[in-house]
Amino acid sequence: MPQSVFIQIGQCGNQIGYRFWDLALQEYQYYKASAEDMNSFFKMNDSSKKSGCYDSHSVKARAILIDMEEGVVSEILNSHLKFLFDRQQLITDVSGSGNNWAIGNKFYGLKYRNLLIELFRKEVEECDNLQCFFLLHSMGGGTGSGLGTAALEYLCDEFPKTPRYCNPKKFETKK
Ligand SMILES: Nc1nc2c(ncn2[C@@H]2O[C@H](COP(=O)(O)OP(=O)(O)O)[C@@H](O)[C@H]2O)c(=O)[nH]1
Ligand SMILES: [Mg+2]
Repeated sequence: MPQSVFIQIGQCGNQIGYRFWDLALQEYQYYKASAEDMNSFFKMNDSSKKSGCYDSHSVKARAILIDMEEGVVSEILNSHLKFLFDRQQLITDVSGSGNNWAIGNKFYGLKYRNLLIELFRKEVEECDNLQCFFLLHSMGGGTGSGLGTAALEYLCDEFPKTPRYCNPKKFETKK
């Protein structure tokens, strides 16, 4: 099954992301989904993949959490979903973007460019058939809008043709 990578940026992006993961997990539990079904949105460890059984400690969201303030991400990391997020796949800062697009885009965009690209690549390497990225952010504010558009630019540069990049043979056109 193809996989999706979620990039949640700023207060709004992380809050929407949090609700999404909560609902996705509830739904999978309700339908008693197999490890294979969960593979689209979640990373499973090898033993869960083999056995088809999983517990909360063997499941991680295919998500990167980014905010230039610590509040919302800390809340998520203290919530009942804290087990779901890989601590290596977070970027937080302390002073925020002050509702200023330029600070998010130009200042933090430049400061975190290399780290963002590294985390995108790391998450993509965990997919065997990447389908798409979900970029969750608000259009207002400073971090989601400013750093969100910078992240979109980096994604376009790094993964110009996403499906072809990940699995070239599968998407070759017939001659
Ligand atoms: N729908 C929705 N809007 C939100 C949420 N959190 C913040 N917003 C709105 O998003 C806009 C930008 O705010 P915010 O996301 O805090 O900015 P940022 O943290 O700098 O990216 C404001 O208009 C907020 O009212 C949320 O959880 N849901
Ligand atoms: Mg805010």
